[in-house]
Amino acid sequence: MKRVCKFIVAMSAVLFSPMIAGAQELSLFAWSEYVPQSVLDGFTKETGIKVTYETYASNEEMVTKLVAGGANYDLVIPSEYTVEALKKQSLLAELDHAKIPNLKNVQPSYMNLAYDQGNKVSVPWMAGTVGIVYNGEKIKDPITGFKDIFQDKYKKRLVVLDDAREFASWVMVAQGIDVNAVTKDNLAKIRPQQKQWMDLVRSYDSDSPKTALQSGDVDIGVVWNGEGSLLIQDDPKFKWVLPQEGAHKFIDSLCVPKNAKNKEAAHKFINYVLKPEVGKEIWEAFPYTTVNVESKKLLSDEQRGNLASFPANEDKLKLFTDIGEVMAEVEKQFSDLKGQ
Ligand code: N2P
Repeated sequence: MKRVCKFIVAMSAVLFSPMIAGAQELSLFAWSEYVPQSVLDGFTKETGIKVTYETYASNEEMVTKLVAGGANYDLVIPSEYTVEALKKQSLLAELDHAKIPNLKNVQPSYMNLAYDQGNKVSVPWMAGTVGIVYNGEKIKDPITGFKDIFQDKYKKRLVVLDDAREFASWVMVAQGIDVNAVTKDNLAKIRPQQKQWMDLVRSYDSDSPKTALQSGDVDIGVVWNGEGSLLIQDDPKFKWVLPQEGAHKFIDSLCVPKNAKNKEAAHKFINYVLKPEVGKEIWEAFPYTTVNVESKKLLSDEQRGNLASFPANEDKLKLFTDIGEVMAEVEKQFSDLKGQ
C-alpha cells in the first residue's frame, strides 16, 4: 500500500508540475514604455506569477507577430481600432468579468464602446491622444496645429511617431477629411502633402520620441501625450498643444489572445492593474489619460492639471475605427514616402 501511495504522489508530481509551472507565468506583449517594472514586480510578489514583457511600437507590429504564431502571448494591449479588427477575426478570448471585480473602477465613458460592446474581449488600460510638443526657447512663432509645424523653416527639426495610420490621419485632418475615411482615393489625395511633410521630418520614433527633444536634436515633436506630459512636467520650456485640426484619441485595452496558455493569470493581472493604487503607480511612470476613476482621485491637483495627460477639451478628438484591408495601403504609402 505504502509503495502504491508513493507511486501516486510521484506520478502526480510528474503529471501536474507542468500545469502548476504554467500557472505561474504570464507573457505580456505590450507597447514599450507603458508598463512599469515596479508593477510587474508587485504583481509577482502578490501572486507568485512571473511576467515576461515583450514590447512593440505599433498596433500593426503587434498584430503581425500575434498572427504569425511562433510566440505565445497571454496579454496584449491593442488600441481601439485594433481591438475591433482582432475581435472580427475571432483572435481574442472572451473575458470572465467575475474574475475582474476591479472593473468597477473604470470610468463608464471608457466602457461599452462600439469597438467592443459589453467589453467582452477588452478592458481599458490607458487612454490618450497624439499631439504636438515643442521647445518654447527655440520656437517663438505661435503653434496651434499641424499646419504651423510642418513648414520649411522647421525642416529636420521634427521628430514624429513612426506610425503609418497616425501620420496619414494628421494630413487627413489638415485637409478636412475624417480620420476614418481611409480609402484609396483619400490616400491619393493626401499623398502630395504627406510627402512634403515627411520630407521635413528628422526622425521617426514611437518608443521614446521625448529623447530627441530632451537632447536638443529636434525642437518639435508629434508624439503620444504621455511623452509630452513627461516633457512639460520636467521642463517648463516644453509646451504641449492639441492640434486645432483634430487628433486621435486612443483607448488601449488589455486583451487575452484566444490561444493564450495562461488565461487565469491574465485575468489576475487585469484585476491587479485596476487597483486604485496600482493605476496611480502606472500613471506616475507613464502619464497618459488614466481610465481609472479611483486612481485619478489619488493624483495631486497638480498631476490632474497636466493638460497633456488630461485634455481640457475633447471636442476634436476621435477614436480610430478598423479600416480593414486598406491599412496595407496606408503602410505602403508611409514606407514608400520614407524611402524617397
Ligand atoms: C506607449 C505608447 C502609447 C500607446 N509608449 C499609443 N497607443
